[in-house]
Amino acid sequence: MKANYVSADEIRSDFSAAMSAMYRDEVPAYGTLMSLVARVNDDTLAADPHLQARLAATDSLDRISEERHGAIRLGTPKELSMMRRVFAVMGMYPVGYYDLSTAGVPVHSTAFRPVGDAALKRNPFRIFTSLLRLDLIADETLRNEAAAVLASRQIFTDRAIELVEKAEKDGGLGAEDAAEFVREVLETFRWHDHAIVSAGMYKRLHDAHRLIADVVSFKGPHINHLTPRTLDIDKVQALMPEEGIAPKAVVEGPPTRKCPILLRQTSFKALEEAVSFIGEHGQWKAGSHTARFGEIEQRGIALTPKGRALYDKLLNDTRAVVRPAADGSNAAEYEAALETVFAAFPDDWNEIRKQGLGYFSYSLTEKGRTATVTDTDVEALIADGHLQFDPIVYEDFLPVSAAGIFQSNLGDDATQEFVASPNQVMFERDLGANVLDEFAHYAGIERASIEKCLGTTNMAVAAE
Ligand code: OOG
Ligand code: NI
Repeated sequence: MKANYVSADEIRSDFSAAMSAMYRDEVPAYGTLMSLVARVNDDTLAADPHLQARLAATDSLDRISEERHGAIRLGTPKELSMMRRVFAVMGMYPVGYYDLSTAGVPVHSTAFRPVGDAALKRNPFRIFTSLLRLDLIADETLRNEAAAVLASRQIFTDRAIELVEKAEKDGGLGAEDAAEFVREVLETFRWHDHAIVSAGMYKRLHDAHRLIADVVSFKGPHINHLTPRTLDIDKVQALMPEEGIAPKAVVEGPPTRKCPILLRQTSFKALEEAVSFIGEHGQWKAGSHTARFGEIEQRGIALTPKGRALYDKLLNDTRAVVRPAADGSNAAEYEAALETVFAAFPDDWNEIRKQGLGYFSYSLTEKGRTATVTDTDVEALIADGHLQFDPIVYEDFLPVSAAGIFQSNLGDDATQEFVASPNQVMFERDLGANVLDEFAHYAGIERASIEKCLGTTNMAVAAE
């Protein structure tokens, strides 16, 4: 990269800040949520100096309450492949494949996110990006009409595309171009309250699935939520009603634990907003649409395939006992079942590590840095106090949780069955690239940390 180019990390940071400002302006309830999150984070830190010190050492404390992710839903392969090129300029790459058809949502998805420690530390902003699957819509006439509407829209500005091409050709963007790029790309995520379909068409799309109406009826893929990080998700969930915002029934993901695993998330329910549909004789027809909401997340350790299989099993076992009702009527019962069933998942870092359930980053202790160590056995080095380990944070998403978030914001009566039909091959073809395998990625980070420790102590042999 040439010296006068703005780094991709910086463009991403500017973009997420611009998006946050736009969304707070568009959805005032989101601003309320942001303030609540900041307040709870401050309180949590004040009550826990140890946590405060650890975060100060590893993270940047002043950015603690900033957005960690957002989500959009795209309509066509062309939109998806162009979006991939847009995100690449900001150092965001497709990681993971999520099939939501199993959960009654006709989309499949990936997460565009920074990869690598330095980029994640600078700004971890990700966009969960879904592609509508018209192939799952039974009604052929409606399918063709929806495809025709989608084919007629252009979700990127001409200038955004020019700047992407320029960045690809030159290998970066200068300061002025980068600022313009952020402004132009933001346009794609903006809310448009004037639909590109009639009220009748909207209704038919909506009857097929609410999500189809959300994707097809508008000029672009409006950002549908943003998600700041909270240090105490249970507290924010409990306090939301006091702030006049309605939380979804339960927190998605694992229960509250001493050693947090994967990802916990919850949201406030999507708001009903006024929109105008194309009417007769050039008139607009008033109506409403429900899609946009706010979410919060709290992340824990990334699990190995073995740990993930255990998580999936325990979640299934819980849901076999109690299925969380959308109206929250059995929320306490669900939480109790979750806690009981998850007692089978070790809640001690060393136990999680020894059983091969989670990924850890290894480093030398003070003692390990100064001693002449000849051992290459990781367990022995830990036992001797030469090596220490920290959990690697999970940076991705969970399909069952994502489905829960989708459902509660599409209207809870909207559950609909689709035949499970994951199609990663089709998704990657439409994307124009392969998605990164999340497990291989975490395993690589863990391996590199071990090799670095052993290399530093002049022990050339890598641990097996
Ligand atoms: C995306 C839902 C998935 C999450 O946090 O799991 C998601 C959507 O509603 O478009 O953002
Ligand atoms: Ni989300």
